[in-house]
Amino acid sequence: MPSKDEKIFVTRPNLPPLEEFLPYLEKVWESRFLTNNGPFHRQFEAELSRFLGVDYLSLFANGTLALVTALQALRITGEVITTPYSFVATAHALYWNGIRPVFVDVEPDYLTIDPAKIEPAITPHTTAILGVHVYGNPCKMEQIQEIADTFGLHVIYDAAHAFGVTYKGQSVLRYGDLSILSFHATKVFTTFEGGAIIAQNEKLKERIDYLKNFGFANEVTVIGPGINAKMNEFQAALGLLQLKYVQQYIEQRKQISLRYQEIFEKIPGIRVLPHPGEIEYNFAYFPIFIDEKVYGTSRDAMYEILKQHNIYARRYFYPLITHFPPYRGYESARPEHLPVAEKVSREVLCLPLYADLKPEVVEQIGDIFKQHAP
Ligand code: T4K
Repeated sequence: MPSKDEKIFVTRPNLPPLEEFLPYLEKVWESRFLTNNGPFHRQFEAELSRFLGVDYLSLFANGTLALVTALQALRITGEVITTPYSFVATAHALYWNGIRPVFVDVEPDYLTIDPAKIEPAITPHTTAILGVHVYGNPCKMEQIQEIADTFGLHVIYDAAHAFGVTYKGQSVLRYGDLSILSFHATKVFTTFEGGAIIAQNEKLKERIDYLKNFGFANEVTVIGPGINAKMNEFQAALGLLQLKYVQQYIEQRKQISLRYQEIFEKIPGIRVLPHPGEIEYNFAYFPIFIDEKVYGTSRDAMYEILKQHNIYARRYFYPLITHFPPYRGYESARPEHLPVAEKVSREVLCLPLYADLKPEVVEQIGDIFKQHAP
């Protein structure tokens, strides 16, 4: 049992031993290279690409700037078809680019954008599909690509949750035109803040690298209205060290997830997401879905009950993006068009999950839910 005053949050970042990081800091102090494609940045970019099994990766200051820049890199305009069931940054990246989001519902099993809903939403203004591998569940990438090819659309994946996830033995980051990652403190792999864009060709990576550095191609040439979205040397150095440990973090997360699964599968009225064998997961989140009519207690009541035990679960993703003021006025944001997303966002609760979460806390959480079971 956690001590009476110990707060258990939905996540807790994993960090390497501090003494292992100090030599990296000494090097930064010696070299005085703090940012702008310094030595650690170059090394991290190469090693991370190898680790993830991708060829054209550009590091970023955070995932949101990566997404904003990805849309710029592909010169996306007009309308983009996307999901309401994500962190609000997904839609904000469109907004910051002056793009109109067109929301379509998610499919019920994995909660990623429903391919069957995409085609009817295409108009002459549609230029791209922006899917989210929510909780690390890959979108239906083959079906989405087929639609995109038929209608001449770009495909961008918000893979903020999908670090290291593979589908049929290959990184999910190899699908679509571009994917973005987040290395925020709350993610499986963290560099404090951080992110990346993964492209499928060298030319596009080059454009992305210019755009994240104000558009500079060289000292005197600016190729377009770039931004400052560069990862710094501190983040890159930490990333290098984190690569040594991330596989172990994922394995620990897996063990915790398996135990949660065992507990919650047996509780009537609570659903956990399926994990098909063709996907190698990163166990980024452990969402459960509470059907109040069967379970007898509402999701919000359980959220409060857990808090009384100092357990701070989170309702990712509630409210839906389409309920927030910048987006709720769109026709596509109306709840009647998004029945699956509306339902799951009322039912979802993400339980604490991080590599060193104590097994007794997992049992305690399970016991709290069993006590309220029908
Ligand atoms: N696309 C998707 C699909 C995303 O989920 C996100 C980010 C993005 C794009 C954008 O990527 P970034 O620009 O962030 O790289 C968090 C994160 O801030 C956000 O990165 C993440 N998604 C989102 C799902 O969750 P909050 O507001 O829930 O975070 P916060 O500060 O409440 O943290 C949750 C808990 O984690 C805290 O209660 C305690 C613990 N925590 C948090 C931090 C920051 C720590 O123990 N240490 C920490 O340093 O948004």
